[in-house]
Amino acid sequence: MNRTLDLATSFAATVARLGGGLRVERLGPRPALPLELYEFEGCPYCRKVREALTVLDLEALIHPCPKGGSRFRTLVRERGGKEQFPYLVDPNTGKAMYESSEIVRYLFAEYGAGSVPFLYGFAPLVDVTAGLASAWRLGAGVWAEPSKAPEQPLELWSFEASPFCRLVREVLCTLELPYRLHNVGKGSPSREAFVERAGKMQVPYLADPNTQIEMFESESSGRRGATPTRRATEP
Ligand SMILES: N[C@@H](CCC(=O)N[C@@H](CS)C(=O)NCC(=O)O)C(=O)O
Repeated sequence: MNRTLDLATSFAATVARLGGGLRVERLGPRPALPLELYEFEGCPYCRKVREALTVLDLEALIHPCPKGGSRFRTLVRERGGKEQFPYLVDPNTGKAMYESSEIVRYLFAEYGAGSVPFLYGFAPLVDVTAGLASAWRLGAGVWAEPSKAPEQPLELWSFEASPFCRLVREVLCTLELPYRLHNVGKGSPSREAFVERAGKMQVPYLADPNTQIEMFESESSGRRGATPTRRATEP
């Protein structure tokens, strides 16, 4: 897909979801450890959960499980009994679960104000609009491509509704690259620390601890041969 079409359809996906996953809402207790999510970007049910992570300003270790992939899918089968996504593991409470609606309810109960806001909780609306969002991207972020496994997970600063961030998450997913997802939706208390690190408020921002490369710009992050900056190592 060319860049203009990529951006237009990624934006259409955000519009289809009525802007879900843009802004932080009322927060509850903060988890000590990041959550772990097994998912794939083109899956509408997984989007519901990623939106909740943004709204609740939660960090997660993302294990991409695209169709045809082998890096993390077997873990889900071994642990939960079947290959179905999303699959959430919360090391803070020992809970592990399938079913997007149940996961969303759990997240708002545990780390939000308790009840699930309409945009994320009214199942018929959420399922149809999340399905449309995936449809707009024409199968991007669904199928695995061959890749080299990194030694350490990458890090991505992002929020679900950003059409630019989606393009990067799709590539991370397709290549089965695990990453720590730092959500910095509008109103996020995590934005201050991010700006201190990156120098300005702009996402996506990708950091690769394997190469010390850090970069803004979705087009560069998703491409081989990009022009990133190398993070100065501590003396
Ligand atoms: N009711 C489930 C449906 C989940 C579901 O059907 N997920 C699909 C992906 S969109 C899946 O896991 N397919 C199996 C596969 O990809 O191998 C939920 O809401 O989480």
